[in-house]
Amino acid sequence: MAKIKKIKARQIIDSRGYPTLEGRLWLDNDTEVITSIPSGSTVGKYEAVELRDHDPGAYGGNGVGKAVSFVNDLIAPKLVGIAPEKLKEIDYWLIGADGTKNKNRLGANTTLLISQLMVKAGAKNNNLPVFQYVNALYQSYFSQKIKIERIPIPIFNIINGAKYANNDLDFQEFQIIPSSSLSFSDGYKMGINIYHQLKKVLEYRNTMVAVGEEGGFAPPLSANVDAVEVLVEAVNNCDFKLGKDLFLGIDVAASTFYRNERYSIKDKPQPLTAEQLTEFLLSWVKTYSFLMVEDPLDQDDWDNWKKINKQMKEDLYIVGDDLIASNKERLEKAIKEEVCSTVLIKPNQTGTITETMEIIDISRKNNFSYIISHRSGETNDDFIADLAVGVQSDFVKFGAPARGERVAKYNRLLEIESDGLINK
Ligand code: 2PG
Ligand code: MG
Repeated sequence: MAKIKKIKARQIIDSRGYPTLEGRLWLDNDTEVITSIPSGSTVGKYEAVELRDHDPGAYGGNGVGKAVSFVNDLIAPKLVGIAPEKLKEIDYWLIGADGTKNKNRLGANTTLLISQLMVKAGAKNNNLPVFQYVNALYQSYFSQKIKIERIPIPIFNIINGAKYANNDLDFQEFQIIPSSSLSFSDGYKMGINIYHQLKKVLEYRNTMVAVGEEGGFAPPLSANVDAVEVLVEAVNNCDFKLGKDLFLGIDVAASTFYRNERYSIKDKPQPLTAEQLTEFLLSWVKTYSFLMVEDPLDQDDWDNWKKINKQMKEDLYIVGDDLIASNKERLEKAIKEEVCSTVLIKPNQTGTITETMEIIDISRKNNFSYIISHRSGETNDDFIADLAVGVQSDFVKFGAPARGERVAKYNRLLEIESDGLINK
């Protein structure tokens, strides 16, 4: 088996125009792999941190020059001659070298770059598509076989609000989710039809059709319920049936509008208590066909999360994103205290693929659902599509079915489906 010959990192620019890391790895048989790292806009308090230069004179302090030199000068020379199959040993070596709880020293962007390069190079060395190699790695680490039998269900974020859009919407993502009875390609096609129909609905209303950070439309609507209404109109115009062909989802991202123990949203004149926001969301769930609610409450509001989960869990996936931040201890706490049913997993919130797989292992052992997710700042790397298929996540969240960095991932899922490599 070939060994690592060289690793080289450089700074590139992500989908939001901010610097990020790209890395290349050459094996000693001269094959080569490449990967790059995403970055979030609504960064949870509890996620691993990315290393930025904080030099106000360059890219507003967002440069990743330090991370580039950590890879090129410190880490890469030590990995020459090592087999990329030693992912776990390499990840734990990086975790030890960093020595902090949240990758504060090396940066989660630095460590994840190395980790992803190992997975891609290991797959190449073993002549396997990345998703099959991920699947084999998981089995060897956790002695548990995951049968690859389906493409995860996509969650399309087709209206962007809050930080992604600079419009008046408080909620961050308004999503459509195809029924599990559809193949991935049919669900993708439906998502695209509705996306285009939504554009027509917005044009008809004389509303702007510019898009936000994740490729969904960012209309200047004045209340959150208006976003749901235009979504429903677009679905109906396409002759799809909500509750049968597809469902709605929402990322409330409630931490972004939580102040002084109250939640302020445009739909209500006064700031809401947690109970009132829960009631408001419950009324939506009853009126529209919602399947999923992400971060309905603030990331530290555990007691009220518990209540909302109790009230909604029979019919809905209650998803912890900012709440759990792909953090092992917080996931264990969420499971034990029954505050939600599903974890959103973003590899750069942990900083290594080994730790990402540990999160998946905990979820599987506890019958907790899991979603593999992009970040709002993305590159054209499709690695997370393979990761999701390899670990058979329940859903994937890669943004709208539009814009290059989003469809790179969905198109990879299409390719895996059409290659016939899964037993559907
Ligand atoms: C989220 C994510 C991805 P960010 O809140 O779910 O959609 O956003 O990458 O900005 O943290
Ligand atoms: Mg979220």
